[in-house]
Amino acid sequence: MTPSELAALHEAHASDPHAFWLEQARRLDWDRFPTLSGDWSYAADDFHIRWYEDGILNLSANCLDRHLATRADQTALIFEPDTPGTGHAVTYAELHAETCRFANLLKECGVGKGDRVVLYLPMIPEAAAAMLACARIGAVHSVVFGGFSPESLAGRIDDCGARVVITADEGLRGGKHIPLKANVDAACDLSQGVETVIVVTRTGADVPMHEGRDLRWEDHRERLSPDCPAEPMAAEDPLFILYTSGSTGKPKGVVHTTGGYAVWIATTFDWVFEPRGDDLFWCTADIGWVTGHSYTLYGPLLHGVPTVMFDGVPTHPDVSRLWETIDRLGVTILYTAPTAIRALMREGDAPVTAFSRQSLRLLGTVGEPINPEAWRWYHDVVGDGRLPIVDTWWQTETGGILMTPLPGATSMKPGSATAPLPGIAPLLVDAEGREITGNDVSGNLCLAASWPGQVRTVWGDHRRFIETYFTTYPGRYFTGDGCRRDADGDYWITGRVDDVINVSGHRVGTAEVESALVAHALVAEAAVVAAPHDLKGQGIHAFVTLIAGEEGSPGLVAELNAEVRKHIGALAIPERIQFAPGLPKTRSGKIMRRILRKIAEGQLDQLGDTSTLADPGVVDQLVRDR
Ligand code: 6R9
Repeated sequence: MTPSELAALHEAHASDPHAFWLEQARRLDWDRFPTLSGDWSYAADDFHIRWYEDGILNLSANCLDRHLATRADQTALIFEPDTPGTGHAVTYAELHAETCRFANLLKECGVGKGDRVVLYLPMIPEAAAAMLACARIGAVHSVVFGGFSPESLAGRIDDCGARVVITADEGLRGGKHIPLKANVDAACDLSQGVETVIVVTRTGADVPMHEGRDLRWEDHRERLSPDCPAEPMAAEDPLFILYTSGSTGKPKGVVHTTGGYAVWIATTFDWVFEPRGDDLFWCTADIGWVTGHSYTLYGPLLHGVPTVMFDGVPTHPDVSRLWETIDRLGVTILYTAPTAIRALMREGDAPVTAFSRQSLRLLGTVGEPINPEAWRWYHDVVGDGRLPIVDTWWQTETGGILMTPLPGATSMKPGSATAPLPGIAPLLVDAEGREITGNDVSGNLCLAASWPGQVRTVWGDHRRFIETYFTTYPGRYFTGDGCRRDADGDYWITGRVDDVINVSGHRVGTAEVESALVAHALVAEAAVVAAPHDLKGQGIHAFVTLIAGEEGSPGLVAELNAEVRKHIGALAIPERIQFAPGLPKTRSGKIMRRILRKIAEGQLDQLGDTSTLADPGVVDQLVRDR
């Protein structure tokens, strides 16, 4: 985008937001084009968020059917499995047919508009078809990342009331087999409502099938019709639920609706990646996360850009995997996470420079703040100093990208997401909620205005939705992120200021980890904080107090790790468990996390005033044991 094109967009939004937002909606095919754009208020007594409310459309038809006339036999997605060179391409016609078959099977299982379907799948083409099939018949998909434990899966199934689960026999990643079907079986034992489990064959492993409940996809596929009409959906009908961790309690089911989300993904994909006819887009994110929804699947498909579905890891079979794959497939845009970049940077330049990477024209990053060293390596080595980098800041709750430099229009700064996209209104506030104006300032990042891709509610708990995002700073959406606005007015996300830890770009709630730890019979109390980690960005540091008379040991650490793996998943296992005779508490019994954070960070000279603690002595002990 040129600077004047960007200026024109900002100007168009400023002068007539209604026309601006309707204009963005023209990127999609609607059964009925909306006359309304945004209708929202963050005010407590009149809270509502609606976009394009009188519009009618179907997202699956927008991703598939509208390409059939012009590019039916072109590649829609490339399946790139764990073992290089064993994948295949899927055309729009094939993906359309597969989606319709899945949709027809779901209908046979009694799934209709508004019903929830849980997906627990590897990154296989059937996962794309299953998501699109839900969208096609108006069912609400809720994808659960394959790294979550049966217990987490069951919690999500129960929370959204899904009666159908789609899974695979096993996953296969980094040479390791992941027992997806066995996990679903275990989840079904914990949860009441599952009536049907559809099992896709990935590895061919011999998995037990439960008579009357489990269906093998391959047993039905052939007989199912490759046609299924797309259900006309109201713009505000829910499209998907995605569970994400917050400061408190269990993960929340973030609800995105059809019209606004689709408009925002189509719009941001266009502005940020400027798709061209010869593109091959590779977003390495798993569909279990929002980035996988928005930019592995929906964004590229809406634009007719072939997308890579990567079912592997960047270090398998060796640390050249990404670069080898880029050359072999001819990838033009790579969109990945700082944690992957840091891990590969550690391996030196040779694994990168052994490959040409000449097909690349744009690099992107998402998921956590990127440190300037990693940014420079990405730019200088991976991009040969010739490629722009889009450092895109956004969240599960925002649906799509909200801040990023735009190649050609914004000058890049290593580590800065730079500036909001047109229509996005960031503001910084202090602890009391007063807006911080001017430049060269820091504060908590809020958004003053709604945008089409904004989360609409928390599934089953609208009160929690309003409390979580709109009450800390009344009248504003609070992101949970800290942020600096530099002397030029550019934004630098500094990381979460709430009790969310960003481990390798994955959101983990401290409260979830604490409740997993205290589930162990010997644990009296646990407090979990983030500590900086060279590769993961942040690691989890757990302070654990045992019941009287018990002592910590390596064996107990292993048991506690197992507890976290069982209740959440391996991704939440602490980097460090520190046994603590006591935790720093105020006289009213509140744990002083601020002090624990400083201890975990090793900033021992910044513990601050500890005199108000009930027992200041515990801090000295924690520092000694660190
Ligand atoms: C898309 C996604 C959201 C949190 C967000 C922030 C961090 C994401 C970032 C970034 C700095 C970036 N984050 N992108 N921080 N620069 N470019 O990651 O969604 O999993 O919900 O995480 O990730 O802290 O609040 P999600």
